[in-house]
Amino acid sequence: MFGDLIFRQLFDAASSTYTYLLGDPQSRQAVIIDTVFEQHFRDRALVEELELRLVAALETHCHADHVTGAWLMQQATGCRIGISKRYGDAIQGADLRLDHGDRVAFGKPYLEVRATPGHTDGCITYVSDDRRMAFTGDCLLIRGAGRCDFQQGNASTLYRSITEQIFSLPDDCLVFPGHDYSGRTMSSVGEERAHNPRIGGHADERDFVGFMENLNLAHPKHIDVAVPGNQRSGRPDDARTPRPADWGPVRKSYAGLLEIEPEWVAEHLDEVLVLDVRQPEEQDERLGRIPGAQLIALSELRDRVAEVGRAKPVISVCHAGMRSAQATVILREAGFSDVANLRGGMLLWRQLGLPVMNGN
Ligand SMILES: N[C@@H](CCC(=O)N[C@@H](CS)C(=O)NCC(=O)O)C(=O)O
Ligand SMILES: [Fe+2]
Repeated sequence: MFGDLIFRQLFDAASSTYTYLLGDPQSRQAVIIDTVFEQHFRDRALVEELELRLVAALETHCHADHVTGAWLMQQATGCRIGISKRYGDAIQGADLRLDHGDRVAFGKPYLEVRATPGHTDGCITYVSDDRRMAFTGDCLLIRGAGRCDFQQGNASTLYRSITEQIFSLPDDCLVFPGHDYSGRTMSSVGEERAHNPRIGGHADERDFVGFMENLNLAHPKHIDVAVPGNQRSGRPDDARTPRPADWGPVRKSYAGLLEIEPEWVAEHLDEVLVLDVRQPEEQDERLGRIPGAQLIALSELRDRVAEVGRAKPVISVCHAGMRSAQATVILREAGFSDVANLRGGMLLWRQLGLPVMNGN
């Protein structure tokens, strides 16, 4: 269905926004469309875990309902930030100003840029090179279309964008929108042309404009923060990048777990509390234990959590790093904020030649 591409659709529940990751399995180059600031660690972990190299964080438009994660992605990966050139000086920080007909390549595959204004004057749709996928942003939604009542929106313009630029794509071209408020994930050009209640069937421009002018929607809740934030490409006022933890180089995995590298822990053993959650019999096996580690088996951790010191960040460890990941969940539920799982467990610790007691 997705040709030879690596493809992931991600969802931000707070703003009902879809983010799309597209990667080339050969070159490992990738682009990400419409990131959300608050989902940065999730998106970044997925890019890393799929071993992709991000070339661009692309916007379909300047959003009114959430702040983009593009600047954070650029800080983390060095990728470019792409948005329509039609916004001109209103947008700072973007270094890929896209025009109708441009191509954004990631390895051999590319996305074709189509200008589809109407929801805002700088809305663009990204079409895959085989024309099997269109990322329509808020131009065409599933059984809907983006509102036209702010940010230079214009319903007549949107009518032309949808009919000329989207409905001219093949019927089986899949439509991936910028949002869906009812849990629908994708549609197709043929399906929307037939069934879209705003512009499908025999609707003409008057029908569409009449519909759109009477939507009577409340303004997005966060418009006053979102638009200025997006005009800075998502760069916060103080240009500070949030981190998963301020006490050490903690990484948040796509699974949502906090983990830390063994080398850092070995160098900072006196600043942390190492909590070994293996069964007692395992702790005496040949892998040995980390000097100074407190021993509480995972099966007992909930009952004995009061024994765990709260003065220092807690690093949990087990044989391979799976059970200790669950220990971080239990600790966080018990109110420990500074916790991380030791990546790779005792197996990796030993493999790296880091210090142990009682090992052989
Ligand atoms: N309730 C949402 C606003 C939703 C909204 O206005 N979405 C825009 C896209 S940014 C839209 O075009 N919606 C069309 C519709 O809901 O029919 C919020 O407060 O953020
Ligand atoms: Fe929008």
